[in-house]
Amino acid sequence: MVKTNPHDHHLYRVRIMELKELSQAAGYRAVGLTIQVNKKENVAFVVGRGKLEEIRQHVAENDVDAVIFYNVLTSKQKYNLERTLNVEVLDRYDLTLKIFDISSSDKASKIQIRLARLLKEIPYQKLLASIRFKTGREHPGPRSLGEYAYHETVANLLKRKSILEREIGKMQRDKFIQLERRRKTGIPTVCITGYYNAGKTSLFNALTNLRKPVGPRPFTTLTSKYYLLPYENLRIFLVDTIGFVMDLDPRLIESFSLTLDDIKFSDIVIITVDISDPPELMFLKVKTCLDCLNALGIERRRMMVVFNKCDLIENFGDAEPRIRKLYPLIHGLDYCMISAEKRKGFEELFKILANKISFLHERVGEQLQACFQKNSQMLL
Ligand SMILES: Nc1nc2c(ncn2[C@@H]2O[C@H](COP(=O)(O)OP(=O)(O)O)[C@@H](O)[C@H]2O)c(=O)[nH]1
Ligand SMILES: [Mg+2]
Repeated sequence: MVKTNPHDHHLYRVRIMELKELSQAAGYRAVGLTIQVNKKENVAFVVGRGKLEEIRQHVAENDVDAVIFYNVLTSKQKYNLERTLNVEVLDRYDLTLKIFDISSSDKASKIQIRLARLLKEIPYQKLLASIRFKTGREHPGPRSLGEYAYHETVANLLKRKSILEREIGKMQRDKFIQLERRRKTGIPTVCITGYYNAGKTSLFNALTNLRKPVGPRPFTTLTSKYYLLPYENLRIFLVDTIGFVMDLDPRLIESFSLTLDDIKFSDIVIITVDISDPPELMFLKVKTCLDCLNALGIERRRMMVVFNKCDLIENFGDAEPRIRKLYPLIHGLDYCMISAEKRKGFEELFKILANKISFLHERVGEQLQACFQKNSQMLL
């Protein structure tokens, strides 16, 4: 990691530990970890020359298979690093996609992952093509190809990109038809969002009595799942979705539009928070969720916070001071405490939901209607 923010005194540690966790989820075992503090990222290598040499030696001595950077690398940085280190070079973006790939099996997820890969692969291949053009000779590198192959590759990738986009567009239209069908029933939709591992799927399972896979591996949920739920006299469509992760690249958000539409067009969005996390980490995670939801255009009045895993803190009295630290972020939002695993706190959760629904439902319906009209015009 190259740390450039001088005001960040300890959150970078949380971030790099998370990167380590994600690497493990992708099947790597971390053998070393290094942070460079610098005013700016080095344009050519992200790290400075001295640090690069240090990493190169470590790679050679420890028989390392891959070097994973927290910073999102430019094509040029990636190219230079791969040539210097002679091993696989990944950044946070690549790593996230890798985990997505391991955990997803359905068509919609696979297509979205492929598009996300392409969005990064295209500039990289363009760079290779231009290097080849300028030097007029082949560079021996991990991805060497012949001269024409480079240009052909770029053209092919662009073609594949437009095919994927068209396919996603088609799926999106089908999705809008489903959303519209649900909307016409007049039953509101409640979406469970939150950071990965917060317990979204556990909550979904507890409320629906289903057994969707849960687990400590991030992103076990890639495609949203809907379930029509009667809870006493409240009827809702409950949706379980993908988890958020820190500093998501906007390109990733762009490629996962199909999945994120489920959040966007829900009437109520539950933000699930693991209350057993250290307060600083919890703050960062909640901020990440709110940033993502803001980017999706979800208004605060549609949000509520559910603090999960209350069984893990000693007593409920310990919860309030923890929650108070989050006030700058969650002021004005309704919240409650639950334990998805011990099935506790659901009455309060549904009381808040019922209350919110009585205020909100109509407006999201209108938004969806507008979107649906736009899309049916596209169909014509
Ligand atoms: N102790 C405790 N653990 C929980 C609770 N809810 C979820 N977990 C655990 O947290 C981990 C992540 O849960 P999961 O539902 O897959 O999280 P998701 O990524 O948000 O869908 C799993 O190992 C669950 O067993 C809870 O209420 N209490
Ligand atoms: Mg899940």
